[in-house]
Amino acid sequence: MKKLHRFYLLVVASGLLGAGLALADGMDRMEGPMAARVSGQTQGSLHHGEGVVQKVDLIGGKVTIAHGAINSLRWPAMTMGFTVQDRKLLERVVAGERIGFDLLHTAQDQYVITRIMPIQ
Ligand SMILES: [Cu+2]
Repeated sequence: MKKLHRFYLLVVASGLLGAGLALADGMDRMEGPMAARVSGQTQGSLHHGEGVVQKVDLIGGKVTIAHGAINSLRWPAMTMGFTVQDRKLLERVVAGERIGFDLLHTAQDQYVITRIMPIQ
């Protein structure tokens, strides 16, 4: 029983490693279909980015982020301003903070941040 359990853990661990490698190796291939699938539900496509906050405009509901490449959008790393879906998303965000964010590319060709999470 103990032996079987250990074997199972090994299978799970190697499976996770394989998935991780596939993800790192095939970002473009994987994010295309994923974005298309999401688009059917949200009238747009959902993307994910990471970066460092440069400026927060709480009243205007805008945030400037120096973000890394976003492969699913074929965007290189850059610094740009984004509108947030809800100003409350910015209440705990400060300049200099490292964040992950979900970005909705709307059917009207707008880019709107729908979620912000701190990264340690
Ligand atoms: Cu950008």
